[in-house]
Amino acid sequence: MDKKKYYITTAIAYTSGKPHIGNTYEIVLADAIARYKRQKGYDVYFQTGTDEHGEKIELKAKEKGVTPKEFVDNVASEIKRIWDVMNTSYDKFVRTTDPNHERIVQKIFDKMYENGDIYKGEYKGLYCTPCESFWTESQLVDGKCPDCGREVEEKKEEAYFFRLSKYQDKLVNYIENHPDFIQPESRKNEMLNNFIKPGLQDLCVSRTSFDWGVQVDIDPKHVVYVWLDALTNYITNIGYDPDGSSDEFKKWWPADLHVIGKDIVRFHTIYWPCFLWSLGLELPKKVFGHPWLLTNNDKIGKSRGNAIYADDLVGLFGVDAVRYYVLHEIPYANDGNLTYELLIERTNTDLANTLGNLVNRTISMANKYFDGVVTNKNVNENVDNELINMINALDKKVEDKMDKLEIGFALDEIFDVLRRSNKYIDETTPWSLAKESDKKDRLETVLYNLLESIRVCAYHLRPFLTKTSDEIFKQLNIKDDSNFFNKNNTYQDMKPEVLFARIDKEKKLKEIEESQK
Ligand code: ME8
Repeated sequence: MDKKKYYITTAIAYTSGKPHIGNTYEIVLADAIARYKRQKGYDVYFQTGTDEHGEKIELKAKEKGVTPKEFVDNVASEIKRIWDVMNTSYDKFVRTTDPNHERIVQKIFDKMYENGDIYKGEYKGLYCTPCESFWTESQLVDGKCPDCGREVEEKKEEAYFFRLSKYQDKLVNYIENHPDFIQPESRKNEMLNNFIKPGLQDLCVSRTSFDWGVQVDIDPKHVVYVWLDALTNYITNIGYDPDGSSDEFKKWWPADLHVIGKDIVRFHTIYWPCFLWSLGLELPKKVFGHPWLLTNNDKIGKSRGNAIYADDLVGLFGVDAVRYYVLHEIPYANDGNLTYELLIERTNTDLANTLGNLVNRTISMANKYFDGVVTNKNVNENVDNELINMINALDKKVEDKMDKLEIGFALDEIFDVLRRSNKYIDETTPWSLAKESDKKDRLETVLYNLLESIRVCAYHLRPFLTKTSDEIFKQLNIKDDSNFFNKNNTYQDMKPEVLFARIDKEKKLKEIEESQK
């Protein structure tokens, strides 16, 4: 039977500068979902990349005295490097300066013009340059840009417009009849009530005030509005062509999930569906507007001087500690907070104590009491059942959480089993069993149950903590990759090594302070 396909994307990051840990969170989140789906047997296509056009980038390049292309080449390779440092398994890294993408964007524009959805007019409005957005008076907050809080200026230009208004009723209908389309639900309500129902105005989709963009074919002094250029990355790079799309496109589209941040849900659930309808295409199945990661409970921003970068964190704590922290700390609908103190505490309690110690103690006891060869002697007591039942219930529990995109809660389920396993050691006290010669088989059964628990948890951890999971399998020296308790394994030649060293908080904080001087 053919595997079921799963096409997942992240937002494409602006190449305006090095991405901070907040932007990086998104690729790790999408990576965890992509890896999970692969583990579940799906044929996964995972796309990420960079959004490289726009006035802001043109200005930044000028400031630096380089061409826009030189500027974006540099930043795009930095972004890709960080995605790789985070051990993310994307299948394709796309760039909006890719010639094929640019050509198809032009064709898309032409097609929309030909079918009457794009028309020429004049734009008068209030413009925020950093956000590259026009706003209406009523959208402003205290007279300033509602997104970034900066000053807006009045602007007037000849422009092309997309007939967004035409699709208003269709969009309301669609969103109301597809309750899963926008996740979490709070965002769906926000879109409907604050943006769509009050009325959709036609959208300005071309600019003449700068050059760094995709030129409009039929009117070369215009460049295509960055959001039309950016959103279409999800189809151009898998072979969409208004003159006839590739088989690849037919296989992957519609996307199963767009993973994006809460600030750009508006673009993905209002503009994007209408663009797709105009092209006669299906809508993505789901758009997940994840919450934000804050540092010291504040929005991350370079200008605020509180930007923390993923590669620095990985240097300090290792990739899986960082992945674990961001995935766990932003459960689903609420913003998460990152501080060095919290990261150290979380690493120590969950990774060093709960996970690392369990693996280390169990393998060490197996080596000490049984020369490293452990099989299931089936000398069971009641206390075993609770643990084994928990191990066998884990697959379903993780699946339930992952289906709801509650990645942090899926991790909690795994750690509940690890915590239960530590408690099982306290209850069964292997060190006292070891003193009684007639309890040898009982002791071996206890260690066997623990090894199986660790193995099954390592299996489930793989999408989230890939390297750690591989390392645990290596230490257990076991091939069995099943996700349930197996009664018939043999554990031998195991080597315990420290998975996560306990971090001395004061020392680490000093080290961080020094490195920032
Ligand atoms: O918005 N925590 O690019 P971008 C979590 N180019 N996520 C965050 C975040 C934070 N503190 N800050 C930003 C763009 N993000 C467009 C996208 S898609 C067709 C075009 C998220 O580089 C943000 O919400 O500003 C977005 O999903 C992603 O990082 C890239 O942001």
